[in-house]
Amino acid sequence: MLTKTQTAFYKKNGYLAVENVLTMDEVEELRRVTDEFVEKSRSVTQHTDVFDLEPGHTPEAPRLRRLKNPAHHHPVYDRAMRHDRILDLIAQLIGPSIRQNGHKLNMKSAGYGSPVEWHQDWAFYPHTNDDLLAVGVCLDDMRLDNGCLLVIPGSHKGPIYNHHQNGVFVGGIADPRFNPDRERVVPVEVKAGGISLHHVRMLHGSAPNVSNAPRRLLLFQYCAIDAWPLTGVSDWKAFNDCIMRGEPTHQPRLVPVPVRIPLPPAERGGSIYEVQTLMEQPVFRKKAG
Ligand SMILES: O=C(O)CCC(=O)C(=O)O
Repeated sequence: MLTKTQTAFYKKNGYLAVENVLTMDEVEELRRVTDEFVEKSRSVTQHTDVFDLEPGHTPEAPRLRRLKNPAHHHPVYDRAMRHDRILDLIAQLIGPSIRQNGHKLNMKSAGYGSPVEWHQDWAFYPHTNDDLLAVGVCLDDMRLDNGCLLVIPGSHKGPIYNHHQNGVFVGGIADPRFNPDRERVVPVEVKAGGISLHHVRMLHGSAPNVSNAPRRLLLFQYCAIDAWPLTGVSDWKAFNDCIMRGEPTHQPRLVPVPVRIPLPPAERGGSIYEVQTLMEQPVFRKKAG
C-alpha cells in the first residue's frame, strides 16, 4: 500500500516512484520474454502492428524500439498488467474501479535508444475526467544516463499545451509557452522491479540513452472506469474487456478539464516516435545531434 505521504506527493506533484513492486524473479521472466521478442524482430524490416524499429535495424543487428500492446502478445506481460500489487497501489490514486487503456514496452538500448520528446499523454487521449495515469515497470535500473523518465512536478495541474504543427497532431509540444529550460525538470530514477507513476496531464519526456546499459520500461495506462475517451467508444465489448477491476458503467463522470483533440492525425502515425519525427523543433533529438 502507498503511505499517506506517497499519495500526498502524487497528488501535489503528479508523479511517484515506488521501489520493489515486482520481485526479481518476475523481472527476470519479463526480461527473458522481452529478449525473445527482440529475436523475433529479426524477421521484419519495417514497423509492424507489433514492432516499432529503431533507425538502423537489420536482421543481423536487431534494434527494437518498442513492442506495441505487449499484453496482447504474451501472458507474462498480461499478468504484469493485472498484477495485484500494481492495481492495489493505483486504486489509491484513481479509485477501485479500473480499466486499462493501453500498454507498450519502450526499449532504450544502450548507446542509441531514442528519446521521447516532451508531451502530455492527455493530448493523445482526452477523457471525460482526468483520473488516468501511466505506470512504468522498470525491467532495468532507470537512471539519468540511460534515459529515465523526466517530469515537471505539478504540471498535471497546468494547461494542456499545443501538440499540433502544420495543422496535424505531432505528438509532442509545439507551443511557444513551453520552454523546458525554464522549468524544474526532475529525473525519475527507479531500480529494476520498481515502478514510476505519472498523471495523464503530466509534462514528461526522456533523453536518448547515452550509457552502456539498457533501459526497458513496460508502460501500462490505467483509468477510472467512469473516465470515457472523448474520441468515442466504437466497440462496447472490447471497451469493457479492458476492465481490470469493477463493473461496466453507462454513466461517464464529467468534470471541467482542459482538453485538446488529437485530430487530424499525422500521416506518419504508428507510434509516438514516428509521429514526433514531424516536430519542427525537437528538444532531445536536436541535443543528440
Ligand atoms: O519511454 C519513455 O521514456 C517515455 C514514454 C512515454 O512517455 C510514452 O511512450 O508516451
